[in-house]
Amino acid sequence: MKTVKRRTARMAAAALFGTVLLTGLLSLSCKEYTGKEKENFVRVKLSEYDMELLNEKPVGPGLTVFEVTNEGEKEHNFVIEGLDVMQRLEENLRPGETRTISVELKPSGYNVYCPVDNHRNMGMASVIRIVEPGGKDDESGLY
Ligand SMILES: [Cu+2]
Repeated sequence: MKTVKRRTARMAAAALFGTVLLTGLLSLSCKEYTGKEKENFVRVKLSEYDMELLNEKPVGPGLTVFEVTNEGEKEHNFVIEGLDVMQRLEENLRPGETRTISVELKPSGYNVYCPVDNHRNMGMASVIRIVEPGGKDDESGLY
């Protein structure tokens, strides 16, 4: 009886160790963007009917990662459009979902909006302006 208990405890410990190991591996492979990488990083929050863009640093030219979260109760999507760029999330985001989209941006203005139904006209739209660092209009960023 004693030995059985001990073996069960050992198996439980092994299972726990396995879980910890697996979690560690998963978190290594699913490296999240923290905004500290070289790329621009912009957090986008979608809701009915609003689009909020949050960036810690000015957005300069180059690769920009948009992390888009649907905080609303309906499906939404994210489009960025300007110059020769026209990109969107492959699928609509369901409530609570987050996905990232990476776009190469040049100094220019880009429209961002939700293409679902008429959400764009209902307020889910914004403009992002990319400027050269040190340029004459260096209050780069979003408005
Ligand atoms: Cu929408």
